[in-house]
Amino acid sequence: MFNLILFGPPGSGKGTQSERLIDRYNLRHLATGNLLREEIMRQTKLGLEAKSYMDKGQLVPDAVVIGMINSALETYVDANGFLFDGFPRTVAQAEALDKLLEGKNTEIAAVLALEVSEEELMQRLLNRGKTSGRSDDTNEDVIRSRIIEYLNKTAAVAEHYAKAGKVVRVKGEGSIDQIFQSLCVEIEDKKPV
Ligand code: B4P
Repeated sequence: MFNLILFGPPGSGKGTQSERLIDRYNLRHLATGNLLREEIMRQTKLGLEAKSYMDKGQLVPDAVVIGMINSALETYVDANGFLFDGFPRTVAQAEALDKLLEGKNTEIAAVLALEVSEEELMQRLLNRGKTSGRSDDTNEDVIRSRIIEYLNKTAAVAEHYAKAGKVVRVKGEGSIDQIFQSLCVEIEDKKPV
């Protein structure tokens, strides 16, 4: 199995680039943001709980997202590999993921970290908010809270994987095509021959 984490602050292009990467490398896309929004749409108990955090720009509790990833890994047993998008977002989530993958005799091959300035993040998310219908993209204060959550809780995930030499930093500004090409160059370098 070949497993990647696409990492970066909110609005850095994780969702955008994931769509292309899963096609190019035949990976199963696991995006916790999308999974949570599906739960909200279906108005499940989990979705209603998650919404109360997401609307404030806060991270959803670890146990909820780890449980979701665990069941996804159980569902897609035949996958070639996984592309984790927006997960892990805390060190506790990263440790849980490492254990789950170890139980399947596999691991993370690389963490691709997209780097984008705060001004650009704010601009992109407010732009998306005009058309996406996402309540967490329309309010500047909520977006700022998401960026603060990222700095306080998520940035440390890169340090966790840097210890194992798995983090590759990629410039996340420029055209979507250019960024995709940079990601592919890094992935080719990490892929087993
Ligand atoms: P997510 O759904 O993961 O959303 P995101 O980080 O805001 O967006 P992403 O980074 O994928 O967006 P993209 O850049 O592609 O999370 C939403 C919420 O769910 C979180 O705040 C949290 O509450 C909760 N959550 C999710 N996972 C969790 C976890 N593991 N633990 C706890 N809570 C969790 O797109 C942004 C915009 O930029 C788009 O409009 C796009 O078109 C544009 N764009 C992309 N690339 C561009 C480029 N190169 N140039 C110009 N614009 C670009």
